[in-house]
Amino acid sequence: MTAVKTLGQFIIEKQADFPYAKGELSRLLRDIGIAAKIVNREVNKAGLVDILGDAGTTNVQGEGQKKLDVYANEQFIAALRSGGECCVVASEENDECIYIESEISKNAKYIVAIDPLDGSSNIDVNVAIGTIFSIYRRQSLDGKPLISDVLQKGSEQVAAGYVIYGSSTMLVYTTGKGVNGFTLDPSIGEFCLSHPNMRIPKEGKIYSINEGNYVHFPQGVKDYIKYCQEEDINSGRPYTSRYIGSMVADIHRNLIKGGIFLYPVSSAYPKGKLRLVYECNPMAFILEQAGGIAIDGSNRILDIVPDHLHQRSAIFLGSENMVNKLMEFLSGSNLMTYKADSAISAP
Ligand code: AHM
Ligand code: MG
Repeated sequence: MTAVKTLGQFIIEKQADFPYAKGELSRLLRDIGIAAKIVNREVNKAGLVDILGDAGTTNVQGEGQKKLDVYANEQFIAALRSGGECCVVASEENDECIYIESEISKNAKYIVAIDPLDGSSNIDVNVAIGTIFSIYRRQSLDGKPLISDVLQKGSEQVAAGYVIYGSSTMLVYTTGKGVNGFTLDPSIGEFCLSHPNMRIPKEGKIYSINEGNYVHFPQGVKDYIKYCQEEDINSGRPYTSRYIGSMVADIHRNLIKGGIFLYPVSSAYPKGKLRLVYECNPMAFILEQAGGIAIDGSNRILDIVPDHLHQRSAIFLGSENMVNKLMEFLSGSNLMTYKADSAISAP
């Protein structure tokens, strides 16, 4: 019988990858894992208890919040506050950064950016939703952390991950040495290593985009969609269209099966819809670490320096060959080829 490896055991083992580590990042990841289990418990009960519906407050983007968004936000912030390893939390649900000023946290090394419950419009209909998180090392040396500590480019992430609350609950994360996935075993209440060293197939046959917005897309994206739909037996087209409307779930599927996820600019969202700091950057880091590519149409997502916390970006990410093909449509003759060059070591 193969021994089960829990997330906690795995995190401790992996600490050896960072010879000078004192365990703070490990403890931070463990705290996020615990909060995810608490949120998972409530997500599972969402259809049973009177927790659905608008909480009556509006977040900084002017979008209605669901009660579970508020709950998840509180749980993750509470876990990070009491863990003592994080000095600032930047959340989709809070206009401003939350500075943790307790004695144990104020000099902590790490900053966490989080979307506590992404895809929350799917809660009411029992469709998969997720949590996305990103961890940076504080750059300023002392005093109150600076906004520049939070607005680092994505390539500075020391870790990133997501939790998918789906038919089973999984936590997938990277510390820059490959991607590993853990499935929650409800009978023992532990995330167990189920998907070691995840790699996105180089080629894929799934494209994921909200085609309802088609008329508003840039011409290059329209042309690429037509390409995906054209018949070409040699290259396996037409591709399959799959779109859940939960970024985590759409990208998780494409990571496993191979595919591309697209959220371009449109007239409704001239700068894109998804948020750079706590949605695009962590997913881009994970995809690159799994061998994929993530771009905004002309730049690598991880190279963009954010101007503000809730900044939006267009995003295209997925299998290497698919994203490079898309680039031909976006750039015409000025073809920019992005190489999946992430240096991965097996877990
Ligand atoms: P949210 O952070 O308000 O939940 O919105 C983000 C979600 C993503 O999960 C998903 O990819 C996208 O919005 C779907 O948007 P659309 O309904 O425009 O296709
Ligand atoms: Mg979100």
